[in-house]
Amino acid sequence: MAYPKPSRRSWAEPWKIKMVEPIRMTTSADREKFMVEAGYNTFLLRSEDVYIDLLTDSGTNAMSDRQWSGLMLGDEAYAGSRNFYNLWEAVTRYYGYKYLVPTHQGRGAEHILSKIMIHAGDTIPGNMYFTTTRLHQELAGGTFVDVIIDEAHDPANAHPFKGNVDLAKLRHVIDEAGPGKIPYVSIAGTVNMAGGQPQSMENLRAVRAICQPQGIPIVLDATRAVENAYFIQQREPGYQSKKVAEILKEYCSYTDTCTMSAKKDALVNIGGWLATNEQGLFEEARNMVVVYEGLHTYGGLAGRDMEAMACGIAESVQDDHIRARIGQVEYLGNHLLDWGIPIVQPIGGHAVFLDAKAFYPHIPQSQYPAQALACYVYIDSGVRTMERGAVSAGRDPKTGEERFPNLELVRVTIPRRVYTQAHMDVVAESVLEVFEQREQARGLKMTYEPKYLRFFQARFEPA
Ligand code: P71
Repeated sequence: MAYPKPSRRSWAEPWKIKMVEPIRMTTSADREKFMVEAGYNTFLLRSEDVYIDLLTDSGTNAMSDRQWSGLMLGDEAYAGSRNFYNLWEAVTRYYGYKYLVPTHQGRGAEHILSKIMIHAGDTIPGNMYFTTTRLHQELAGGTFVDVIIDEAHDPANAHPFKGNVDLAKLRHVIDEAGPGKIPYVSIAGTVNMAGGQPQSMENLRAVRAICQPQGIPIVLDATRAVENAYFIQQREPGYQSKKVAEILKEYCSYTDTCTMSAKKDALVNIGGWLATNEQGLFEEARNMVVVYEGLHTYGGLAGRDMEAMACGIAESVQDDHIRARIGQVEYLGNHLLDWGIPIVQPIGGHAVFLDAKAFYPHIPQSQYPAQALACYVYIDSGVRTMERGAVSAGRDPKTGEERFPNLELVRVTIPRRVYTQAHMDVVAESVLEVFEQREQARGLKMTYEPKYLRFFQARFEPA
């Protein structure tokens, strides 16, 4: 047989499909109409009008048969549910924190943490903002200051750890504000808004060395920390023979507290938590959760949700799982790179980010090129993506001016265990088509702007 021998051995997903959910194809004429009705905002589309939904990897994951069985083991007691203790055990075993307060999702934990730890006039340094995280910091009277390395703001820079903190910037912020005005340093791994970019272990250790002597705690946004651990395994000297689970635990050990949106790494459709090693914070959080979320042994979740999360955490740290998960994102990203399409490099953990400024140099940022690009991709193929640029960045709460970030991106986000390689091919071809039509593209103007997290509900029309 004269088949050429492949240059490498392929990998395949470490699962097979047991149940399928049909998806609907639409015509481009349909989609143009849907886009107008949705005010040129992909958040306002109906899911049934979407063919391949790459809006987010949040809560859109496919659960395993074990997780679904876990749903049947829900102990729906108001207080002291068995599933709460299973979840607590899983968080302690895999993330290492001593105490757990469940919340309905990540922002529930951010809300409680910010209310407890931040006082008016405080400064919170962090490795790039996240929308909900920063908003809760601001609502509590704090000001977020970005101390990520400069490379993170340059989409073409191939630094392997673009999530790293610039230690000189961090020291400067601490000196300026005074350690007493810094309730904690806010660390995320991977960094969503930078393009799903990881932080190295060495960098987190260095941040720890700066903070600890001054009594400044580190709060980790652990939403995609398993993906961060995988990148450390792949890229950081000394970690190649360690398991992702081991790396995750070491990474968390340099932090005091974490907030978590379990809708990402932990492979569930809803859930989150606040976990900490600090007994005082735990007691306050456990008390406050009853005001905003629910009793401290369910935090706004059903018992079955906590069981699915406990099981999802254990699955999420398996090397086979995470290699295939990030491998699929890399497959899509490499396709686009081969065709010369401008994306954020290196390819991120949860998504491929299209560089809208490079697509559309003729559209000024005040006409939201990334928002427009997300619309063109949807109209072309029914693939739904998300703007991560000026619309997401919103306005400065002090001046009311719009913020125009360096990164004007469209996030093509891959849910875990949901789509196949063939779906990725369709997505890549659609992005190529839109790239080839780039010169005809037009910008947008905002016709409706909500006060908080405007990107969710803003409406637009062609400029
Ligand atoms: C994502 C989301 C969901 C989302 C949130 C806001 C705007 C658009 C989409 C949520 C995160 C996250 C990080 C790093 C905290 C949250 C909030 N991401 N930290 O990427 O990525 O968690 O959604 O469970 O409340 O699509 P929550």
